[in-house]
Amino acid sequence: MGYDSAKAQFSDWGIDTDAALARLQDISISVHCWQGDDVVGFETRSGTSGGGIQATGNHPGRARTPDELRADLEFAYANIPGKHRLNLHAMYMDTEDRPDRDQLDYNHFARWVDWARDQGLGLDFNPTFFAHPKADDNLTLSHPDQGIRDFWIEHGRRTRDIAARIGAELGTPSINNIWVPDGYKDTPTDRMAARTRLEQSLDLILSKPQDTMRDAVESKLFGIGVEACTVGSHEFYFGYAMRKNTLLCLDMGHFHPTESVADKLSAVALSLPEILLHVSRPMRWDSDHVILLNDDILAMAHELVSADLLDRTHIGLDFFDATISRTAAWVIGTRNMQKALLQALLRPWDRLRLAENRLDFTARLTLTEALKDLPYGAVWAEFCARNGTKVGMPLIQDLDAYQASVSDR
Ligand code: RNT
Ligand code: ZN
Repeated sequence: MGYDSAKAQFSDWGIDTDAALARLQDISISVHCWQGDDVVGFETRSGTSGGGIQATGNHPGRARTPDELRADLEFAYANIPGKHRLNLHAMYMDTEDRPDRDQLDYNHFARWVDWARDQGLGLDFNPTFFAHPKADDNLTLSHPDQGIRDFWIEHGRRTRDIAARIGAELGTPSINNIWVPDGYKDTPTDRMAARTRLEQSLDLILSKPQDTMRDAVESKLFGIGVEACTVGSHEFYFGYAMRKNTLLCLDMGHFHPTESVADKLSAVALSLPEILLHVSRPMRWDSDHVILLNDDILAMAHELVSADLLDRTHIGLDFFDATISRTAAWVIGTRNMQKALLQALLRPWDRLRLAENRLDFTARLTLTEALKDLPYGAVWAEFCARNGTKVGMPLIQDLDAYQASVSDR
């Protein structure tokens, strides 16, 4: 079906497809650098990711250098309609120096910023509190040893300075998201002490006022090796973000598998001005599978649109699958987030609200099910065409060709 006929069909429902496409054009997604290399990073001193997160698989083509990662990202962005951002982690420094995490400064990331400026990308940032000998106990900012805490506090402070400089250089604030792996494999005796130490460390990291960056904190339920207690739990960070005026990062893999993260958005948004998302797909655990256009993602998009949260939610992605083409994973996952947003923007919200407020749940159900038959694919294809990106077989051919070109790495 062509766009004009799809447009007419949506119009029958009172939905303006051009307005939806214009809105979608404005939504920037922060694409995570770590899908490109299985969360390995470019430090010569670090090993595998650790901290309870793990990329599994051995597909050929992993980016081994900043130049390879940037080339892969350029290919991915060229196949994702719209203008987006890159989410960089501190372990992705681009330098001939060998700075430890407490020695990092802006210069170690200047090449990334020059490239981002060239590409027209905003940059977000993250301190890296894992994959380091001083994180081997799965304790960093909450470690009982003051020396270890001080090392990580210095790392956190430096990343805020780096993020602030990045934000100033690129003219768009950089979100610096703090996630620590801290927790205990078995039942701890003193959770309060660990959480108090985490809070004090965070306070020290965040004490310097900054204006070209924003702070976010990311909670988690459990990780491999920290099954009994995660120090930075949801309640911990929700309260912290409210009291300290930071963004709260909600990662879709960081809750009980039957919890709906979509349901949390409106609840959290009543208490916090801004939210950061790590859109991900947990399978049995925080497995970080590539996001599909599935019910969970659609529900997230629906909430963002229906609760009018798009202007105060920063959409970041967090998945890493090393069993498939890493560039295809980026392209497919990011486009799925956009497709979900498009479906949400193509919904007759007034009609649905009216039925709900009348307690006419039959009409609401009839509507939501009938809407599933509308030709979203044709509107998406139009969006891609307007942005000079492909769909269907031509897209698959390009993804395959690029993968073949990197598979001898
Ligand atoms: C880990 C968190 C965190 C990481 C990245 C690499 O469980 O989700 O966001 O995935 O920082
Ligand atoms: Zn995350």
